Amino acid sequence: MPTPLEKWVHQQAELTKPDRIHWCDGSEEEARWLMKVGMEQEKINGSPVFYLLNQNTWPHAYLHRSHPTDVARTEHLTYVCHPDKETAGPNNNWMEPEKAKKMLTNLSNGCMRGRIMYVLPYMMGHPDSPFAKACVQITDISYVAVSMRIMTRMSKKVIKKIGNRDDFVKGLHSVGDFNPEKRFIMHFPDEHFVWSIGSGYGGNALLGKKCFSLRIASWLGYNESWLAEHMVIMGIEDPEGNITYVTAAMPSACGKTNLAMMESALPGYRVWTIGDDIAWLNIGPDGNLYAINPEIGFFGVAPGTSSKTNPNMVKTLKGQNFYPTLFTNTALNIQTNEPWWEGFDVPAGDNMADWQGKAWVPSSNKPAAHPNSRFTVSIYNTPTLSREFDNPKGVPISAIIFGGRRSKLLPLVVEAFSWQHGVFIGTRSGSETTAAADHQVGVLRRDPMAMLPFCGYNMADYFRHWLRMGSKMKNPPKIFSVNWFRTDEDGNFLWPGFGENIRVLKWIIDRINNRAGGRETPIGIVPRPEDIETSGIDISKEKLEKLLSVDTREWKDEIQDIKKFLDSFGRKMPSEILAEYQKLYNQCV
Ligand code: OXD
Ligand code: MN
Repeated sequence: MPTPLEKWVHQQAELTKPDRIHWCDGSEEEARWLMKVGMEQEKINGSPVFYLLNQNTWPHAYLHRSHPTDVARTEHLTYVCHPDKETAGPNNNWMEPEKAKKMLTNLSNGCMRGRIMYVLPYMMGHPDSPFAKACVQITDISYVAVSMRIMTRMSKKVIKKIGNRDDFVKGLHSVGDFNPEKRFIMHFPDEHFVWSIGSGYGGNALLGKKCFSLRIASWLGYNESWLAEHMVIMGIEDPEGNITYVTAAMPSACGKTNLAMMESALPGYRVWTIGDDIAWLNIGPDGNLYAINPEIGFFGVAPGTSSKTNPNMVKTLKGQNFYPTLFTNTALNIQTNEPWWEGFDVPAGDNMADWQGKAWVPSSNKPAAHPNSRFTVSIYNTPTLSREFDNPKGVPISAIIFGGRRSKLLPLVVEAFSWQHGVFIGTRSGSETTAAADHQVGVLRRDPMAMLPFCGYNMADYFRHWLRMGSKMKNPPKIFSVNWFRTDEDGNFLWPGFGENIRVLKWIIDRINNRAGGRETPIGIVPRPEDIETSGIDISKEKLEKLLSVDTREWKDEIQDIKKFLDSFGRKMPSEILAEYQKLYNQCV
């Protein structure tokens, strides 16, 4: 008798018609074979999937060049197919599930002809964790198989674990013919199923990541009383050796990965990394909130990464273990056969290929690496890896931080008055756009809890769920907001950022332990200049005052904009959030 898993794989093969099926076991030998297939057999646009890089300077590193139309997540082609539109909410594209499946069945018919179908059994979370989920993804490209092996705990043991169950998490992925017209990333939350076609890009194709661990997991969390969040998890060690665990949610281009593995500028303080992208938060038997990172790798943005901005990531990328390291759409120094990107430690060489493999002309003003070029690397390489990383229970969370990039208005750090007030801060958080993407620079985009592209159901219900979670905890974490990006009148950053951000984290952990002062303002508790540790840093009192100032007159426009945003969720918006809004309005207007 075939198991439900075998039956499911067989059905997908009947539809997609691969030349053969390979069940992956996650072994090192298999990884070597996959790299060989990618270098010698499979092609994208007529070129190999992988190129071997300089193994002396970049051990186990390979370059991957994607299809030129396939370089980022495609939110407009991403759908969450709940039975009704209201459940998906105004924050998601929606299609009726049967209609979506019919369309995808047509697009998938024979899409793996001439290709290998890889069956990837993997766990999100440590296999011994009560919060872990057993998953299987099918794909038809070695790049995705290898990437999933770096990012997840892939092993044939998962097949045993699934046994005769059919409630495992399913993902069906094919690159199709990379045609953007035939590209869709469809989620079926009630079936724990993701169906993705036409793209090999990480967020669209590594289905354990954004698709399952955020969109579908957020829906599971809503129904099962936990949270799946777009958050960093880190431990902050103080000079006495105590470690306080915090999570932080930030939209892209706010330095989330740099924060997760920060090299502290304050003597005696250290940051320990648990995750840089996804946190699953559960209430433990003691009534406290615990976090696990369901992943075991980083899929990070290369441009801007250097020994100055993130020395621990450079060490991670140059580290050695049996996981390969992939560089996707970076430039290549042809002389040295090394990857390169804008902002890296060394200048570009004289003979460079751009991210598409074409000769790069520096005077062309085009970047050599794609602005969204990425690395995929094992978290076990990182020198700052927390010793709790593999703890199946997770780590107890004392603070939740919401960040964003705001040139004005928002102080360096604010503590919420209560859980409810903190949730309101999360709902109104957002970030100004940067030049890294091709939209207007400096435009504010609200992105509640940094989850707008990843919440797999109606965000108004999600806010209600956050409020409910707070009332279920014995000691809910304190909630804070941070903003490293406030500028002076000339547009210069007021705060040095990077390793100096530890001073803000110190205030946060001191507040948790009742060791630091602050003043009450209409938007929350803000440190006074003397509450921030400034030994060893050259910052004027004037700058610090500006960084920590709250000017209610400046908040008038902001308040109007917040209201417009909250109203976009209609009548489902929880009254508690509207009450917090009203309090803010009364104090500032
Ligand atoms: C990511 C993202 O790739 O948030 O992590 O877009
Ligand atoms: Mn992310």
